[in-house]
Amino acid sequence: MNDQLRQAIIDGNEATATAMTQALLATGASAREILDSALLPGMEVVGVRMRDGDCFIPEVLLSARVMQACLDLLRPHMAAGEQAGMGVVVLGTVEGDLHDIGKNLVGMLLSGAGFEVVNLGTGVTAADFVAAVREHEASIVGMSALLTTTLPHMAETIAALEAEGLRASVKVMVGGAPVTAAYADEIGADGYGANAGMAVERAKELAG
Ligand code: B1M
Repeated sequence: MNDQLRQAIIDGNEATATAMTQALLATGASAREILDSALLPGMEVVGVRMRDGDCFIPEVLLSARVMQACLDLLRPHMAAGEQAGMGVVVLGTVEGDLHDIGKNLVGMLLSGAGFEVVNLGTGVTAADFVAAVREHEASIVGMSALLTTTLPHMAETIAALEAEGLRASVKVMVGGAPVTAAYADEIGADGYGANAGMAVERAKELAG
């Protein structure tokens, strides 16, 4: 069933993918197992094909939508956090960037770990991040970027938090495929997650 689900993600076949996800859940597979064994490997193949010019943007978009539909089915199974009251995380994809699958996954796992997640969506400007941190009294701001061209908006947001006098009260966590630990250090972020699981671990450390 895992192989069928993986292939359905690659093919952009929503009916099969959602049916397989539900069937796997019914067999007792955990949301994490389904993610790691089928959904993420499927998107990995799509990414390689996109890079190599072996598929077109509408096909990638279709796979992304199917992935999102499967994540929606997994969400209730991930939100059963053992600990509550971990603090507020303001989360968003930076300005100019509309990739949101990884960011949403990070948000789901953070919710599951007991954080209150304020998901600002995609194309979030530095000013929007600052306003949300202030409004929600966030203890962590999480930024995601998937494009090398949008990475600089992370540093801009950190500068804006500093300019608004909020930097001392909020930890900054960054992630996304082109982000590295070295880049996170370079821009003065407090934490970096190479994947959603690491993001949760780092957020727990930052929450103290
Ligand atoms: Co885009 N795209 N895309 N794309 N896309 C990439 C990123 C790319 C690497 C593909 C490629 O060429 N191989 C490439 C970027 C190259 C670069 O910048 N160096 C690229 C490009 C070029 C583009 C366009 C410019 C294409 C065009 O129009 N010519 C365009 C840009 C649009 C824009 O944003 N302005 C574009 C558009 C799109 C779609 C709309 C078609 C679609 C996005 C749909 C959506 O997100 N709703 C799309 C997709 C799906 C991809 C790929 C194939 C898959 C991304 C994904 O969802 N991965 C991607 C190739 C790839 O990454 N292999 C690609 C699965 C997801 C679970 O992983 O997002 O990495 P990821 O998240 C991980 C970790 O990074 C981490 O945890 C997550 C879970 O483990 N993480 C965090 C993420 N955020 C974090 C935050 C944290 C901590 C960890 O703390 C806060």
